[in-house]
Amino acid sequence: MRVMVLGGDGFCGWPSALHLSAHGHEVTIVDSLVRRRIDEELGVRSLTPIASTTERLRAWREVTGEGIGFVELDVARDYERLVGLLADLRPDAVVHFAEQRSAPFSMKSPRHKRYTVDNNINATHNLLAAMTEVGRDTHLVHLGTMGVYGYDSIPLDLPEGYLTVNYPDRHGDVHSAEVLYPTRPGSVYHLTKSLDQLLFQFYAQNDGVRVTDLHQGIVWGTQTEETARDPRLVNRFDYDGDYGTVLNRFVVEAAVGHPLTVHGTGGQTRAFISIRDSVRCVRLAVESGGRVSGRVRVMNQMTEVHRVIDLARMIQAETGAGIDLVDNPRAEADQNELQVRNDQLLGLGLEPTLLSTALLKDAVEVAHKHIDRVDPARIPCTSYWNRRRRSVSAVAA
Ligand code: NAD
Ligand code: USQ
Repeated sequence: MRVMVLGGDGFCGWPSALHLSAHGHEVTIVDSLVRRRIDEELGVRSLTPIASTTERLRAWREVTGEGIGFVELDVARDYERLVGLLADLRPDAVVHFAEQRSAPFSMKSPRHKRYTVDNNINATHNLLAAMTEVGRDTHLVHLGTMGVYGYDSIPLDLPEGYLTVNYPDRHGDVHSAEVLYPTRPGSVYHLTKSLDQLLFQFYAQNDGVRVTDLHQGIVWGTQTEETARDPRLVNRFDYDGDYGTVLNRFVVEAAVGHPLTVHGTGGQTRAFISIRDSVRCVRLAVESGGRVSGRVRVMNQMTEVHRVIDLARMIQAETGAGIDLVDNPRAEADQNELQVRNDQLLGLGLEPTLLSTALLKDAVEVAHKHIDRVDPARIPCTSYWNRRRRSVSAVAA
């Protein structure tokens, strides 16, 4: 298949592009490289030394003989070029990773909130409008998030995107309907993913656009089979307070002897998936097409759930790291329960790579290998969005 990978220079996009290419698909990466510029703005760098896009693609050709195309383009701003590209490349599928994906970054200031909304909503809407304008039956595979469901402790296994509701009509007869699961985002970033869902629903219903929305959990790990084939193919690994995700942060913290930064009590339960499984899920989604007339196919892309404190204890047991229960900078429940259905990806053949001490050991070794690149000053999370809640409790006290 011909596949366009928007955001294909990023943490999930790069290994997905390689994985699709390794499985015989003709891949073109489209990326504005804004994420590399955000690293500069924040004064951070990936734990792993990532090569330039040109060098990465040259290495892939040398190692495999396969070519991957690259177009530098801002999907949120350059609508006309996006239309031209879709018309020229005539992709069978477009995988859409091209969004600002950090919750802490999205909550740093009004400027960061506005950037995240402008970038993410325009990127998604430009893509949908462009696909409709070009008029080919291209399948859109979007990387969404588990966070759209919110983290209330509801005694229900989270369904895949839709909830069946029963309601009495005006005569008292009970009817049943499937609705998008009520969304309850916890940051402006997660809010953009909730808004994306409505854009997908509208274009699926109005224009018959074929959309698969992958509600992905927190991704851990760094290397995949393909990125490990040459040092120039190495994937990025964020550990800083804005872009580092919890498990990858703990791994780096343990490696440099920094106490593990558990927010609050660590009772937050979240869904996780390894980067190795993430790329497989994306391929399974692309290859399976997803024709559900007028309706978005939503699949929960996660393999296991963990409490943050349990992850910290697991890493502590492996490495002897200390644990610091820091004031939670986020407005989120101290603890929650979570059970998630992921029947669809399992049905497509996903065999989950579950977290194990052996895999944790591997991750800590990667961190040790690049320990000289870690800047401990970039570890603390400096984006606070629980100030209102804090001042309310101060008044109450
Ligand atoms: P990332 O920041 O590493 O990569 C995003 C890429 O998109 C970057 O290369 C960036 O330059 C590019 N980009 C952003 N805006 C763009 C635009 N307007 N035009 C063109 N390119 C643009 O993020 P990631 O971790 O790879 O996440 C990719 C997607 O997966 C995101 O949409 C995110 O919401 C989703 N996701 C990530 C995780 C995770 O744990 N990393 C979990 C669930 C979902
Ligand atoms: N946390 C800590 N200590 C840390 C960092 C985080 O305790 O040092 C806690 C957070 O408070 C939160 C949980 O760990 O309760 C997860 O935080 P995270 O930064 O790992 O994940 P999150 O902000 O939710 O975002 C990440 C990705 C995002 C994706 C999301 C999937 O950055 O793109 O959408 O995971 S999900 O969480 O399922 O919504």
